[in-house]
Amino acid sequence: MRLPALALLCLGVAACQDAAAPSVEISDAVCRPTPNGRDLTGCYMTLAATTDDRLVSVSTDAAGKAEIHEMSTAGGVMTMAEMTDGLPLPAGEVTALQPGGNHIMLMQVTAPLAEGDTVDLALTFADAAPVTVSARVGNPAVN
Ligand SMILES: [Cu+2]
Repeated sequence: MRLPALALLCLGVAACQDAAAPSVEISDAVCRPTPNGRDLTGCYMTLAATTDDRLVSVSTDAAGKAEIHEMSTAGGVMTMAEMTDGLPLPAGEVTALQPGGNHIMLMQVTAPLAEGDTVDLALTFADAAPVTVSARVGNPAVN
């Protein structure tokens, strides 16, 4: 379980004690290598916001387009759709973007992404200051 560990970590960090300041902590950012001949891939991470917030957009130099996708299952078929209102981040909770669930989709990837590369993802939030994370390229850890 990742949640209790994060909560404990928070106790030692000064920024966490300032509960009034909106901020979002990102961890475990990873993008899958692009499949051969394809120019799209998924990125995953965990996000923890100090106040109710929303991830509203993602951009990166590594791709022409980055969208926040929601997975849903209808009639046994998994489909994904852009979350046009962004991804809700409830205060004090860990929100996971993970394989089989919601994710960040990179499209029109400019150069193939291989294991060991890194991708800078610029995340914009409704309230918190923007954060740029360096995502490793590789296979996401299975929870
Ligand atoms: Cu997608």
